[in-house]
Amino acid sequence: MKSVAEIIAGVSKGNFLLLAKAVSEVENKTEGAEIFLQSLAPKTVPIIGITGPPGAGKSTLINALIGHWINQAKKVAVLSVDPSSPFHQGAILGDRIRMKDWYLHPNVYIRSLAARGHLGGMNRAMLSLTTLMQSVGFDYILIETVGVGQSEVEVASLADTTLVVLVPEAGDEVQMMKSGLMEIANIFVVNKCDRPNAQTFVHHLKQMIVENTQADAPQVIETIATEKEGLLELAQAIEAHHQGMAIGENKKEMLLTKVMQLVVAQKMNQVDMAQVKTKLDLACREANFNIFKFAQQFY
Ligand SMILES: Nc1nc2c(ncn2[C@@H]2O[C@H](COP(=O)(O)OP(=O)(O)OP(=O)(O)O)[C@@H](O)[C@H]2O)c(=O)[nH]1
Ligand SMILES: [Mg+2]
Repeated sequence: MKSVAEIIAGVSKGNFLLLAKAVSEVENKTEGAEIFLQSLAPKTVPIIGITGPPGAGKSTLINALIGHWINQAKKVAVLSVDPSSPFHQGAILGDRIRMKDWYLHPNVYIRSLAARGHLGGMNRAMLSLTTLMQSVGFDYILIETVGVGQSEVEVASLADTTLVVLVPEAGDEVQMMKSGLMEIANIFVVNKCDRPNAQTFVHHLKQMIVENTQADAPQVIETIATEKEGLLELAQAIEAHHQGMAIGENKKEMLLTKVMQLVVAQKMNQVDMAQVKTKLDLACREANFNIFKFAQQFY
């Protein structure tokens, strides 16, 4: 693998070739990837997770946020998770169109990752890749995931700030919030506020927040991503949240979660699943099969 210094030199000139290679090697866990990861010296760079239902305008918002930060001469990395379900075919193509302003910009690196190849290891890969981005000169790291499953909750455990993007007239989304989005949102973005009934939705959302959260109630920001309206407020809310985070206990909690994820992933690697299965096939037929006794041989 290339050295971190070489990658940094490339990124500073807007040449992402070595970075892209490193990303692939980390994703594929090639030999040397672990040692490479251990050689990283990440800076305190905000990791911002953006999740929400399909078509809510996540990519359009990211496109606008990138513009906001590029105007401040910042470097931005975007990692978008492709759920690889038939339902979302074309999501990546859509992203390419939505973020077209930035695909060739020397201060912007955009990479799509297939969730399918990771089988529950998405978090491990994301943790590696975000740490890589934090180490090679980016000022903001954005992760886009479509909120249709476990992935958004997983990503929230990695992001310093999690944005949940909703749209007005979204009865379903209110249901979704009941099933977990409320807990992970640091900032709610109500996008497509050019739609009728936007104010009613915002009002309902705020009411739900008051009813469901105690301390640290998430902010609600109204945007029209296509018009770049509300973007300044959103960027300020992200900044404010990240600053609060830097000194808070939450940060330590989050690091603990990440360390435990790494430990669990490492321990899992040490167990040969095929062997467990073979032994289990035999053992489970025994009349006195006890799962605790059985599992112990693999501890
Ligand atoms: N009217 C209106 N349309 C918007 C707004 N923001 C985004 N859109 C449109 O909504 C559609 C979906 O936007 P995307 O940014 O691709 O949404 P997404 O959440 O990234 O979608 P997936 O990645 O497929 O889940 C596009 O046609 C956008 O132009 C907005 O504020 N108002
Ligand atoms: Mg998108």
